[in-house]
Amino acid sequence: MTDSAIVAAYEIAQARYGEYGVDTAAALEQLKSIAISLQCWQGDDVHGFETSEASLSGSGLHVTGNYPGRARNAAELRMDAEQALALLPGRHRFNLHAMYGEFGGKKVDRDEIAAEHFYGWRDWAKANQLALDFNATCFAHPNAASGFTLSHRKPALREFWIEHVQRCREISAALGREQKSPCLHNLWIPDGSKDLPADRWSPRARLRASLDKIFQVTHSSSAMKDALESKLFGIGSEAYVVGSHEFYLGYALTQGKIICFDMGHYHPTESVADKISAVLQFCPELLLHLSRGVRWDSDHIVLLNDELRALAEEIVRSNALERIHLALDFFDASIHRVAAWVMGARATLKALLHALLEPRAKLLQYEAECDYGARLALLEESKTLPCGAVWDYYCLQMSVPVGMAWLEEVARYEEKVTSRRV
Ligand code: RNT
Ligand code: ZN
Repeated sequence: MTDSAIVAAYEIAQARYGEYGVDTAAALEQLKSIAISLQCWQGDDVHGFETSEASLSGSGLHVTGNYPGRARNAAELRMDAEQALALLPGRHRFNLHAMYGEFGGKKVDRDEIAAEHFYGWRDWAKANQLALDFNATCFAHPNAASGFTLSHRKPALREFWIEHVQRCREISAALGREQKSPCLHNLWIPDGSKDLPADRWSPRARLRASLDKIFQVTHSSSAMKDALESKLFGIGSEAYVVGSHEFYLGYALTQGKIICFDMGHYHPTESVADKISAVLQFCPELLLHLSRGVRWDSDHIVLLNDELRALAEEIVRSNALERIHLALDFFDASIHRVAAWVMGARATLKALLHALLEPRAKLLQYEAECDYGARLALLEESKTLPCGAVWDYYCLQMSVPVGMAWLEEVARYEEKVTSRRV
């Protein structure tokens, strides 16, 4: 498609949306201000850069696929991330995990990491005008092999993980101060058991005590913020997860922490979208992990499906764009990893655009008039309004590839760079 054809299609779309009282230019202005945090772990299948052979076993996380060209070190991962970011309209963020520190070939255990191990990331982020987010890595480590970390029955092991998380929060604060944007620290732990526990109470009581200890150290919210992520079940924690939804929701709401909803961490028919307007009545902010659950897996690449669309709609309808942090969380090693990043991020942006283009005033009017037939009809009609033409125009305006052209860029990058990694 030529540039002028893209513009012509946009102008028709603009007029079409205008008929429903929707301002496409205003929607694009809003879209421009939304940042998505790209997960570093999609680039290397959650390996990280520690010297020890970190294995995901016991973590409940499982990456499938062996597409060639995985990033093997920080330089490669940064290069791949830059390529992905270059194919996304807008300015985004980058989400680190503690196991991605640069340790100079030395063994630095999780309870020894410090900000200096992330200076390489800090400098890279600065050069690329990116802000960083951070995650403690409470898995892929011998001290997590039992499947328990912060709720472990042994005090010494709990102490190890408490120290790790405290250090991660300090690193987050250091990064946040420098980048002049709060670094969001998310805590997810794998703790749970494969089969029926006889005692569900004690691990939760221990987790609560560990969290209390961790959060005794406070950091300025202009430097870092704390989020807590629950899960329904994992591989090897099918019968019991210590950090369940109710556990963390209770903790976050009573202790002033941010709750993280991962789209793949709920019952398949449960709507994460519906939780937004419920929980935001009681807390200022939310973190959303954008993911796609497929049967037993919670980590497929997000696509523009009903769940993602509903989620974006609820964010926009709740007027909560400024209260919600969006972070991608999937890992797929069966296709090119840069393509996975780009697809997930572009799908998210498209969902947000679709939501921003909703004929909201008209829908609310029908609702106020109790004209539910008209409300339903317009909801249905709005699905096929020419959102794609507005999206194409946005990509053109933001100087990123329009349509499938991004895939050609990935193919070129693969040929030149990732296919040579052997
Ligand atoms: C795991 C959680 C968590 C991880 C990352 C790697 O089930 O979703 O967010 O995916 O920390
Ligand atoms: Zn997650």
